[in-house]
Amino acid sequence: MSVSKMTFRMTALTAVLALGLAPLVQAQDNTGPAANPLIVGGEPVGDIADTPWQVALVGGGEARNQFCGGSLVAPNWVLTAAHCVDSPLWQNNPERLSIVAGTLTYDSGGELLGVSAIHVHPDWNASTFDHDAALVELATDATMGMPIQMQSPEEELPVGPRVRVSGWGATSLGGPGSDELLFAEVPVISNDECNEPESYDGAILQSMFCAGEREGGVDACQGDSGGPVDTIIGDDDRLVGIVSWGQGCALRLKYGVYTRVSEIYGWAGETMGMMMEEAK
Ligand code: 4AZ
Repeated sequence: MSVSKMTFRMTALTAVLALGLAPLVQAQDNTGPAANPLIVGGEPVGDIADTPWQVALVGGGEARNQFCGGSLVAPNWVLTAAHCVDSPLWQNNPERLSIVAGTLTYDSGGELLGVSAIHVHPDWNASTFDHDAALVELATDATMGMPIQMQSPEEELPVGPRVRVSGWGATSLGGPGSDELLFAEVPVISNDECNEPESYDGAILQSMFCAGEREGGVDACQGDSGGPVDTIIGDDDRLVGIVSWGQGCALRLKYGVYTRVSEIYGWAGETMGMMMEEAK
């Protein structure tokens, strides 16, 4: 009994080490960054055209201090996590927040866009992280990058296939962010499985979904929050998730937790439509 359990544990540890380090180091060629290439278990996005909706949320104006990710969902709208922007600092002073679009390196290139308003989901709950979504309205249209369509409630997010998550977040828990945009591909987990006692024990609500490897090793981490989870539905790219939370990063059975975009789709459409009406 204990022998098989021990073998299992060792296998898990080996898997984490192998997934986290070996393949990625080997995958690097001389043109890549010399730095550790991990998101946690990810690899560099080769071209911003591969994920053109990815933006960085930055403070400090020209200094571009990145603290969260986001996705262009229209030329002048960015979808992000509520927990990224739900503070008096930002909401009362949207002009202190800026968006960087159209670059793999948030601190150079692309374009820096001003923010005119922040709309937090009305059902956002900072205790449970229910409905962790916010829309950032840009002062001017993005001219770089490209919006992605949000997953509608009519479109299903299948359990099992991999989705792509990207960001400039930490490459290990408590570690520094990445200068280069990284991505990882992780399988979608059912809410039932993610609510098992050894995972999140009931904390996964209808507005969330989980993705990750059972044994860990690949995950989003601090600073990736607000950023995109996308996949192909039918023939097209769809934004299916927003990086939201998780216990640690890349830990066994502690999957990454994402806002389920189909659950906030109606609110997003209403909010953007309403503002467009007002602008007329
Ligand atoms: C964070 O703090 C965070 N492992 C984002 C994602 C995950 C954990 C923490 C998922 O922004």
